[in-house]
Amino acid sequence: MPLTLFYGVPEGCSLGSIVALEWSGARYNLCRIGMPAVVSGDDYRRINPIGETPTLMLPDGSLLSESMAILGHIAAKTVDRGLGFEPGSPEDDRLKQMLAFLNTSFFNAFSPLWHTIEHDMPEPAKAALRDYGIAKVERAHADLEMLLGENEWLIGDARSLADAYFMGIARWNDFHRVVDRSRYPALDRLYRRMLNDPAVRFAHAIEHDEPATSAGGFLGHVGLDEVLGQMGRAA
Ligand SMILES: N[C@@H](CCC(=O)N[C@@H](CS)C(=O)NCC(=O)O)C(=O)O
Repeated sequence: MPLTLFYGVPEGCSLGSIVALEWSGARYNLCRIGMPAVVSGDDYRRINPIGETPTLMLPDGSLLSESMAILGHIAAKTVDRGLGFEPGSPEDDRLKQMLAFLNTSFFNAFSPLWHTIEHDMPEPAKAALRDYGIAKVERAHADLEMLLGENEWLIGDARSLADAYFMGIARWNDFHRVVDRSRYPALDRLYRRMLNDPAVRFAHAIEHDEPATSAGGFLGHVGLDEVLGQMGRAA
């Protein structure tokens, strides 16, 4: 059985996992999950009990959630392709360190801004929360710019799964219109370079329900009902 990735729209951080699957060469299906309605519904909670995307269904039918675990799994399966590294090697340490920064500091910087959009609240509270979010996003961009330094990629001298995951989050800045990315030249260069990556183009097209050209591993979409039906028959 091929892998199945449950990805969230619109604007899901799962974009990084789609890019990672494209780069991995694995055969995989995609299952599109609307947020917030479908992702928080009882059906999807059979896939992911906490109602979040992404989730990856493995060939044996087991379910793996959390971007860090999914990207770690893809890395472990693709050491021969240079996406993953020997556990405990300096490259593996750098990848884990950068992914951890992105999954905590960079991701969470946007949380106050999402909250102002997704929840009703009095205008003064909304403005205060937005100011707080803007400060956090500015700080996260400045930190990432400093970590990038003169480098072209987030780790090492070639693209990595950290760059893939970065893209799913960095584009939130365009949605919330927070920072002028050109003030962070290294980060801006990375973002623009990644926008032209065929796997990122593919993932954006998938999210927008447009014709999408895969590197070859994408087998097609499956419906949530279909997956749940197969799980029921297998039980
Ligand atoms: N810690 C999780 C966070 C996943 C997460 O927050 N996913 C969001 C989309 S980026 C989601 O599914 N939100 C549910 C909703 O919007 O209702 C991970 O890193 O995978």
